[in-house]
Amino acid sequence: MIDLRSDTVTKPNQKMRAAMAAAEVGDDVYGEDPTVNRLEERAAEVCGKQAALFVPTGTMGNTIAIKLHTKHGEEVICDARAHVMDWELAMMAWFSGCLARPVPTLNGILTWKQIEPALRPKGPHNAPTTLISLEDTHNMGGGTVYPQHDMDEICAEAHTRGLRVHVDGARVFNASVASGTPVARIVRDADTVMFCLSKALGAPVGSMLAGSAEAIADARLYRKRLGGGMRQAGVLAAAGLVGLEDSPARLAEDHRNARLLAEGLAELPGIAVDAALVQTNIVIFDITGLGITTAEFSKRLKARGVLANGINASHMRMVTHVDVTRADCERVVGVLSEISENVSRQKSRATNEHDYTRMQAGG
Ligand code: TLP
Repeated sequence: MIDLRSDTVTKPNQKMRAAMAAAEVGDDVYGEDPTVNRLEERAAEVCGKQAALFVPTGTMGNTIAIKLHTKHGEEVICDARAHVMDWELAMMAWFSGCLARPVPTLNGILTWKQIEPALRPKGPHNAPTTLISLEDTHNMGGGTVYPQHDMDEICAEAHTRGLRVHVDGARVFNASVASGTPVARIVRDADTVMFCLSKALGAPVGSMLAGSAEAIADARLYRKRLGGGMRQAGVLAAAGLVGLEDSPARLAEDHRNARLLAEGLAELPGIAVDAALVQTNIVIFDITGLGITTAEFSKRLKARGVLANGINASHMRMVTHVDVTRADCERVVGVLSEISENVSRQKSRATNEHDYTRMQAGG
């Protein structure tokens, strides 16, 4: 099976497994796990922040970040397809008592011009805005990368107004490689950033939340409250450290493979995708023209050894990662073309039969 459902599906490599087996551990709730401590120091350094916290998932990292920056009854501005809004079980409402104020965008990238009209001042009728949450790269926007000037402007304008900015950087290393900008520079002005070890970086488990020493000290308490105090977590952190050090250097390959898929898809009848918009490791394409659902499309792919999911009834997503080679992607292009040709042939046969029946009936 060639698994393009997500970059979350990667399996730890031999170096990670060896590091896990050899990891020095201690009780992390007492702050005594040397491997977790090393990972947290390294993550803080890479993000250019004072401190970082190892959390089990990206969802927990985002949940804690939103809690850190808000009080109950406030609003959080995010793009309308943000992961924090659509894919995290309304955690914003559940844990922080906040309302998401979604702003529609073309590819998931917000600008200050779009954010400003959505701000809500404190008043007799408004829940005030206190936080802006940005996603870089933007998953459902198709792996899009924040232009640096937009992120800088959003942070500057937000801070002038006493608002905070969180970056859901689950795939911020992809953004860094695609833009040639160090992660620390990308998130320089953001208050917190979450990134995932378990996605493009290839580790089996874990995400990091980075920010000021004060914010991360509070985050540690929220993590415990959420049940995320993980004790001898050094066995997991060890794999994360390998991913953090080794994986960014190979991400360009995933981006080239995604581009190859997108260029192949762009040639196929019934499929709409703009290959030029594919900047990182995510390809989202519209199959409306084929006249079959994404569930049916996934089924046909699976029957030919390829796994990929729909993100809704009309759009499919494919994500490249370390466990998918260029040759795999070339094979996927062949499979895609076979499916689209079969569907087109079935459609034209159905149309011909319909015309013939109508002709016979004198229609
Ligand atoms: N994304 C997953 C699914 O939940 C959609 C995926 O397969 O892409 N932020 C962003 C931008 C994400 O894409 C994800 C996971 C998360 C946060 C949450 O991370 P986890 O799965 O570790 O909770």
